[in-house]
Parts: sequence; C-alpha cells; structure tokens
Amino acid sequence: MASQTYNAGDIQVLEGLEAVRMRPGMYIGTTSSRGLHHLLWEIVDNAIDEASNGFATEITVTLHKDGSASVYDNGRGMPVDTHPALGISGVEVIFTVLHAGGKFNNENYDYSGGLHGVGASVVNALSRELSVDVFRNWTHYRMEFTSRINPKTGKVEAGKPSGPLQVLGNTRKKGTLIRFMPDDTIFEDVRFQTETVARRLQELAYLNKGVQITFTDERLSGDERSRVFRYEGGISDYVLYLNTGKTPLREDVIYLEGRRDTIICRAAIQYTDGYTESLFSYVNNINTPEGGSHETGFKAAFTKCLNDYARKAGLLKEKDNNLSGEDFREGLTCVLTTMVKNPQFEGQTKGRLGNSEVRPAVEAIISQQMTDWLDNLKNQDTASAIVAKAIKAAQAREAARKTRDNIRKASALEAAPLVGKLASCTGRKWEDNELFIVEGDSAGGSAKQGRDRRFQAILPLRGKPLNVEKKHLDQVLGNEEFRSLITALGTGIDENFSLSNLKYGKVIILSDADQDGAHIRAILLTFFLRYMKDLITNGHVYIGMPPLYKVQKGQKVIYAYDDRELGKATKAAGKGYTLQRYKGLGEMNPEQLWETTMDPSQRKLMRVSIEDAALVDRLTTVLMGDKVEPRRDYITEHADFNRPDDFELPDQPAQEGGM
Ligand code: 1YM
Repeated sequence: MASQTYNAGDIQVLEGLEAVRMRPGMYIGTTSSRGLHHLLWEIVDNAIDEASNGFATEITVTLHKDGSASVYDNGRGMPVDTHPALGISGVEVIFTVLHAGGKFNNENYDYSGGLHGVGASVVNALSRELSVDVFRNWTHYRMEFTSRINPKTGKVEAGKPSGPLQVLGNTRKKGTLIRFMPDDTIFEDVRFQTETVARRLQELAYLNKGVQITFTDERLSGDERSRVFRYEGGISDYVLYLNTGKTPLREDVIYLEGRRDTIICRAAIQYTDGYTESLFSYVNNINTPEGGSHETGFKAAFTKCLNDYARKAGLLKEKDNNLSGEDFREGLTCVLTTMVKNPQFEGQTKGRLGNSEVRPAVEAIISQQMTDWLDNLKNQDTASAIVAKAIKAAQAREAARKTRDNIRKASALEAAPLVGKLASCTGRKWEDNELFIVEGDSAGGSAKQGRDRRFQAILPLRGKPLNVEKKHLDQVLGNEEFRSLITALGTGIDENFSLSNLKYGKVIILSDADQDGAHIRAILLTFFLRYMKDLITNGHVYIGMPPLYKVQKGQKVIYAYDDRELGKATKAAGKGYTLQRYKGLGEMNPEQLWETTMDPSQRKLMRVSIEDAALVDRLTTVLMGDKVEPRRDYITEHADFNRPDDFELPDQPAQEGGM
C-alpha cells in the first residue's frame, strides 16, 4: 500500500515505476510476447472485476492501427476524488503508485487474481503513452501519462502524468476507458496477436455469464475485424463448446453452484461417449492446468456422491468394489471455477492452487449440490447412464492392466526387436540425452549415422502410428510402434506414468515437412497429450525443424526453413545459385541431416507447450476424433498448408542456437 505521508509517498511513486522499467521481468514475468499480452490482461481484469461485481455489463477491447490497445467498461468509472493520504486523484494513485495495484483496501476487489496483482501502474510504467477517460458523475475526466527519457535531464521518466486530471465536459456515459501504447524499447515484439486476444476474451466471456465482450482489431478488415462474445449459459455453454466434435452421452449439462464463507464454486459437466477426461479448472478466472486444492475437493466429492448413488440404486452390489475416480471421469468434460480470496498459486508454472482451506469448501459445495442433482427424479436416466459408463470403464481398466502385465512378462522376449529398432546413446546424464523419433526407416538410417551417439538416440517409426484419440489403453498398448516408444522413454504410461524414470531430457519429433509428416506429428502429440501429459507440461517434447530448401553457390550453402528465409537466402546468394527443395528427411544424407536438423548449435527446435489446455483439447478432438463434419469445417476455415502454424497447437518456439 501507499505510504502515509504525501512527500514520502511522492518519492516512492517515482522510484517505484522506474523500478518496473529496470526489471520488467520481476513484474510481468517476461518481456516476450507473453509479457506484452499480460499488460492487456491486467487492464481487462479490472474491467471484468467491475462486471463481476455487478456494475458493468459491457466491455470492449480494441487493437488499434497505431499498435496501441484500449479497454472500456460501462461500470462506475475509476474514482476521481482526492486520495486523503496522498493528496492526488484516485486515478493518479491507481496509475502511479506501485503495488497499490489500483486496488484500495476494498472487499470487492479481493477476488481479483489480477495479473498476480501487479496492477494498472505496471502497465503505465511499461507503456510509452497511456490515457484514461473516466465517465462518472455525468462528467468526462481525462488523464494522460508518458514514459520517456527526459531530453533536458537525460533521466528516465516512467508513467509520469503529462498534466493534471482534466474535466472535459458533461457526458451521459458511464465507465472507464484506458488506452495504452506498449513501449517498444521494453518488449521484444509489440504486436498484439489477434487470436491470442480473441481466445482469452472468449474464455472470459464463458467464465463470466452474461457479460458482453466486444473485440475489434482495427488492423483487420472484413468479418474478422469485430467479434462479440456473450454467453447467457456461462460455463455450461463453455462445456458444450468444448464438446463440439464429441458425441454427448446425454444432452443435459449438469450445473452445480454454491458458496461456503467467501469461497464460491461453480461446475458444469457433460459426459461424452469418449474415453478421455477433460477437466478444466479456474481460480478467479485464471486457468489452473496443474490442478490444486479446488480440483482435489471436486474430485473427492464427485466420486463419493456417484458411488453412494450407485449403491443406493442397486447398480453396485454389496460384494462389488467402489468405482474409482478415474472410472467416473472417463468421457467427462467439466469446467470448474472457483473464486478465492488471496489465492496462492504454486508449481513450476504457477498453475496449481495451494490454499488448503479451499478443498473442504469445494468438497462440501459439490457434495451437497451433486446429491441434490442425483436425488432429482428427472435426472435418473442420466445418472444411471453415468454409472453404467463408469462400470464399463472399470472393466476396460482391468483388461488394460492384464495386457500391461502380459507385456511386462513378455518383455524379456520382446526386448530383442525393440532394441533392434532403437539406436540408444552412450551418455549417462538423462537430462542431456535426446531421443529423436524419426519418420521412416530411410531417414532413421541417416539419423543414426549422422547423430552424435554420445547423447542422441534414434527411434525410427515405420509408417503411421495408431491414432490414439478414442482408443482404449489396451489398444494403444497393443500397438508395436507405441510399445517401442514407451519402452524407450522408460516412463510408463497413463496412471503409471512417472517422470522420474524418463531417460531423455528432450524428446524430439522429426517428421517430413509435408501433410503426411504433419499427420504423424499430430498423432504423436495426441499420444503424448492423452497418455503422457506431464512430458509436455514439463517441457520435454520438441518438434525438430528440417530445412525446406538448400541454396548453393559454389562452396557456400544456405539452408532455408521457410519461404521467407528462402527469399533472404536467394537474395544473399545473388545470381547463379542452385536451389534444392527437400521433399522429405530421406533426401538428406547423414551429414546434411546432422548439420541442418540435429546439431544443437545450428538446428531449430520448437518446444511444445500447452498454453491453452482447453483449446488444445478441443482441437485435438476436432482434428483427431471420429466426427468428420467438425473436422472438415475446421480445416476449410483455417487450413493453409503453406503456413507452418496452420496446425494450431500453440507451440512456443524455443529458439535453440538459432540460424
Ligand atoms: C478498462 C478498465 O479499470 N474499471 C474500473 C476500475 C475501478 C472501478 C471501476 C471502481 C472501483 C471502486 C469504486 C471500488 C477501480 N477502482 C479501483 C480502486 N476498467 C477499469 N471500474 N469505484 C470504481 O473498488 O470501490 C481500482 S480499479 F482503486 F479505486 F479501488
């Protein structure tokens, strides 16, 4: 909080914001594109807070042609009266006092996870210019701020008011409009990504029922330019959206909501005929891919209620064991949101809720709500269908366990062909070792010859592996390609997966740069996503990038990895070069493959991350599932096979070495 005396406070203000510019990473994590977007989320969060507190109904977000972004909400408008201790307007405090986060000690604002609570002042400090228009008391107020190097003193000024809070006139409008221009001397890339912004706003609209969010990207023309997100069904609509492309077991969505003390919890659930569990949890509108106490409470209550019901309804007999949580979650799509005061985010990526008081609260809410739901006569058909499905899941799980045991017993026999396929490496440090999964035997051969055998192992894949989407575990285990892969990795699979047995720090998928290669890549990623998710979330999965072209002039060779680089390479080569287009990895000899694709000092790798787990899940179903219609729609709408990013798994480039 701000200091109590005006003078001291004033000094702190100046020091504070400059500190943000000195060490932006400390406040927004990174100055990459992700950090840039954090600025926008921070402002959007304040608008969402105003809406979820019942004061605003509409939010508009605009990306302007000049590179700035603006956010408006039709709420109360930021406070403009003078702050008693600081002697400056509320607006000025919010934008210039660090850590005030713009949030005075106000009960209403305690829920905000904000961007880890850093506040509007950080956005101001990292913007070249920021303006705020407040429409309040039928008056239009405006204040502007600038960050620059003062030409007279040579000193850095961060988020300094360009003048006092102005009164511009009367207005019938209400609310707050903030526009800011991110500072291009701070951020590596100051371009906002249309899809990143659209996706987050859509997610927020689902999570905040009835709030209308209009997104306009003024840099675009046509249909894409403006979109309106508004969902009267909230997270129930979200679940239906996530299940596009899946076949629901029953049409109805189970909606549970309740409150214990200050903890609010809501869940929407729909079962599909599939086998995967898709549970997406949020705390204060922030995704928690690593789960935490709210998920634990939810799962405990959900499993117990359904087991109790199954016994009462006679679907489980006295002699039968209880069904497991996994059994009840097969085919489940669920969005769970929780509002928590002072949330503690833990884990490597701060994606897990730590607050222990949340577990019993959520457990109590879900128990009571779910029991009511199960007791309701009109839900009996759905309830029995859920139990029947879980009983089948338990049987399949038992079958898979037997298969696994058999494989384990047979592995002495089978070890020979596996070892024959895998060319292992000699290094002892698993972190440094790399496993290349290579498409095709001929490329596999080149890779084996070209590699550095001290730390690079090669596993060639014959043909296309099995598409695991909608396959049961025993079928996956019955597939030879996946068995070799599981054996090679050493981790086990699904419930038995353990990262601590992993034999390679990097698992690199190497497939051709054509549609077949993309398909193989998608199949492997689907496998990792469904059965070894932690391998991805812990950053062990990579995609190797073979070059598409070789430009040669005399002795000089330049490899180009996309069409843009090809343009640069041919320009650099001048007249009289020869151009080779690689159609597949198999066309490269071992030396070329090493130089372009495997040598850590030259190659390009993309690290696979799950930035938006819900999106990945939906797209995996749409692209890999068995419904043709949604896939065709998606592909006709999005695919451009000349663009490397047309398979929209949000990969994060991990520039290694670089070109
Ligand atoms: C475009 C972003 O920031 N809206 C917004 C912010 C505030 C209020 C209303 C607000 C809050 C309160 C009273 C209150 C903020 N207020 C504060 C602070 N939109 C956007 N709309 N009156 C207005 O909490 O009592 C911080 S943000 F500091 F005043 F609490």
